[in-house]
Amino acid sequence: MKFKPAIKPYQSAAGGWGSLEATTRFVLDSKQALKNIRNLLRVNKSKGFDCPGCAWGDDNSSTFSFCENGAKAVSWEATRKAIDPAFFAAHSVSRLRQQSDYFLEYQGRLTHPMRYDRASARYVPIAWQDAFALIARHLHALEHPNQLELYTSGRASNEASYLYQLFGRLFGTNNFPDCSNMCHEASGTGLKQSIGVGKGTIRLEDFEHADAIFVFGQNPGTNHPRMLHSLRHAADRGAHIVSFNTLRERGLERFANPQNPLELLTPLSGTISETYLQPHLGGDMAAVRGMVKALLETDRLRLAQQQPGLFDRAFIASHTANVEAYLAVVDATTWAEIEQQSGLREAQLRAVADIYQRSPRVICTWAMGVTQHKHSVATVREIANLQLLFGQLGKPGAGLCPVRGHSNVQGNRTMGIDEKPSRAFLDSLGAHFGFTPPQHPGHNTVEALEAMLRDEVRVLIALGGNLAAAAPDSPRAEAALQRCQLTVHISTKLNRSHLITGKQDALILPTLGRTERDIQASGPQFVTVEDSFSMVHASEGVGYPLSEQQRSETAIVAGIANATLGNQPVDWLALAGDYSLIRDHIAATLPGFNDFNLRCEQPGGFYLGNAAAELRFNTPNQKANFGVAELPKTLFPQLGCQQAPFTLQTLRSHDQYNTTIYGLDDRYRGVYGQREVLFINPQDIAALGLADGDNVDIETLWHDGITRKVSGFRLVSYNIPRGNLAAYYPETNPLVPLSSVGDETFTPTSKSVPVAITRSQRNTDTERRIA
Ligand SMILES: Nc1nc2c(c(=O)[nH]1)N[C@H]1C(S)=C(S)[C@@H](COP(=O)(O)OP(=O)(O)OC[C@H]3O[C@@H](n4cnc5c(=O)[nH]c(N)nc54)[C@H](O)[C@@H]3O)O[C@H]1N2
Ligand SMILES: Nc1nc2c(c(=O)[nH]1)N[C@H]1C(S)=C(S)[C@@H](COP(=O)(O)OP(=O)(O)OC[C@H]3O[C@@H](n4cnc5c(=O)[nH]c(N)nc54)[C@H](O)[C@@H]3O)O[C@H]1N2
Ligand SMILES: [Mo]
Repeated sequence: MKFKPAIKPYQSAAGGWGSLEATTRFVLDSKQALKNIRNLLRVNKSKGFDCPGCAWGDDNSSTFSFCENGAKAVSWEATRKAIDPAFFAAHSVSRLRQQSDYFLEYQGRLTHPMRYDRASARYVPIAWQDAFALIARHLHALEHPNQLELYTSGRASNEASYLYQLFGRLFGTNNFPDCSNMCHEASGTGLKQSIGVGKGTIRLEDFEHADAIFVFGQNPGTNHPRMLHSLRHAADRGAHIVSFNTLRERGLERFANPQNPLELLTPLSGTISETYLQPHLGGDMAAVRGMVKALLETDRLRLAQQQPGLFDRAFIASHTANVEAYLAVVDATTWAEIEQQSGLREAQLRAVADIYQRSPRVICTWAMGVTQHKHSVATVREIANLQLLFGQLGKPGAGLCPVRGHSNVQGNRTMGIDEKPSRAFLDSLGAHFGFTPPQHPGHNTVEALEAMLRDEVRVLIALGGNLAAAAPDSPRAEAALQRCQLTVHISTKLNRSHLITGKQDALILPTLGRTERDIQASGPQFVTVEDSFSMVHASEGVGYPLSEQQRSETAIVAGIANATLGNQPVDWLALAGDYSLIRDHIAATLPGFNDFNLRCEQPGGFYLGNAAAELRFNTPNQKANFGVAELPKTLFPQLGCQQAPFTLQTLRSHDQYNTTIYGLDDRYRGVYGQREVLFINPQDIAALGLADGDNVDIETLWHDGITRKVSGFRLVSYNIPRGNLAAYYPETNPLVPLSSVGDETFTPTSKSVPVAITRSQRNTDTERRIA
């Protein structure tokens, strides 16, 4: 396939015609177009499957609820293209490793269990029972259960992930590294400290009642397109929308609703953000601090004039602790520090603070632009502080909303995919199943990779995902996987992690996707998932599987567990035969899931509830706690200098789902047919003596003596503050040091990498062959 690289700024609104055309083209491009479309129309209906795209919630009133990128996700999964044993016989693993991520997944769905054969350097077919027996043999040979790592990506269903964690804990480990460790970990950690629950406090309908919505560090036009509908409706009602984003993102500026025929026929489109601020990377904590500083000043002025203050003193007094200490650090933070770190001017922050205080009900949302920095926990808590000062919790139209990534990542955590499980959860599991679960915290993703590099891990099992490509420091991540004796990937599509084989053995186990029918001993099964708004609902596939060999995730996990642990105290195969039995166990061990099976019948699912939203705070002092952190002096204390020449963020294009690359365009940013681009301010290009379109090398500045460099990236002049850069993930993962992680979270700092850039010797201007 050939792609002609081009840069053409996008002039229209996000959504609208461009979006529909791209959807249609995508669906029609893949084989079996009709089937795909039928699938699409069933996405998110009460009977049908949950969109495997993002974790945004569903509005069950609209007749069809899918977005362009959801359509891509569904078509990508529902393709009739397959890779069978003949494909693996024809391609050695080393040849496949030279191919792009796009090529690997484009080959189609995995259809047979495969085992790596060292002699022929190829994957060869293996019978399911033999694959399970091989895993059991490796696991029985371990000296310690913690030599096993159980990775999870956030697409796994509640049922599969519950069985998976139960298997791990019965085996004796809490080593559950997951994609969430690289994603919203800081939201969970920060919110738990502040309000006692690591989830968002709002429900989808709250967007209909908010007077202002503050959006920090996220790009919903690409990553949560259905959120644009909520924002657009809110904007149309007159709610204020304020965006903080380092880049100018089309989807946050204007949006035409592709499901509204009127708008499709007219050039009209709605403005989304009334105010758009572009902070420096990592500058959001300073920005929020600036808002609070301005508001504190007004509050004091009012009190001095015998007027009611600005802050909600009744709320603060009855529900919170630490306000004085927090306001003291606000006083101690100077405007000079705030302006320097945020890159925003005092007047700009005063203006948005004014919008904030004029709005009776405010929602704050955020995603990776907030969570993938060193000081992300402090930033999440700073956002919570602002909301607490104004009592923006426990009322309709107000609250805190971390917008999750993978469609069931929140459900995975609820089910116990957590390397630091709560005591209460372990006790409940132990009492119900009659065993003593391991009490030691396990490894998160970065710790798991480090343990592999130290040869402390023998077996990696991955329930979905693409760990080698999604992890930071790619060469080190790959070396880590290669040090395992056995690697096992439960996957829908071929990816890079499969090609980084364990020292002795490697397995690829082909699984059914969310869109497919899942028939087990007791008949057709459905699974359940939880969205960003704590709504749990059923998902039932409609498509016919490509191969009889593919098994459901739940059946595969049960097969591994049964071969390893036998059928006591859990009859794994019986559970895999009837998922309602798994839901009974979930109901018996997890709060909020009583009558689980019954409640799955409810159209639209059921709400798990959120204590903080009811002003009950499960913190040690039973209060919401203000975070009391100083602004970081520098984002890179390790470097011994205040500023790097440039700070790079690694982000997603419009044509990708994490490491899954659907195509090489990033329409809203005007990039076509290429991915090795570097977004940069035009003045920075000039200062470097370079020109727009020149090729550069990007090198990380870090203190461990390791060279981290990628080359041949094309400069794209962009609306981004000076000193800040952006480039796509996973191409730039080699630049993110494994040891550069968030405080308390171990989340790789994918949004702040200190780098230098130089003119490249590599020329990528000529048309590039992809496959
Ligand atoms: N189609 C599609 N949907 C997806 C995904 C996908 O890859 N494709 N991935 C899913 C997953 S797992 C996740 S976690 C989410 C990710 O959703 P996002 O968080 O929207 O994903 P990113 O592409 O990483 O975008 C980060 C955004 O934050 C901005 N940003 C970066 N750093 C900063 C900062 O320091 N401050 C501010 N204010 N802004 C900053 C960037 O300019 C960019 O707009 O999407 C989910 N949905
Ligand atoms: N530099 C940089 N790195 C990042 C990020 C970043 O912004 N910058 N973002 C981080 C974030 S937010 C996340 S969440 C992680 C994502 O990390 P992962 O979740 O590990 O990666 P994905 O690319 O989502 O995984 C794709 C693979 O999942 C498999 N798959 C797809 N659907 C299914 C299914 O239904 N079942 C099973 N079993 N397998 C399936 C397919 O084989 C596919 O190849 O990456 C992180 N890495
Ligand atoms: Mo994510």
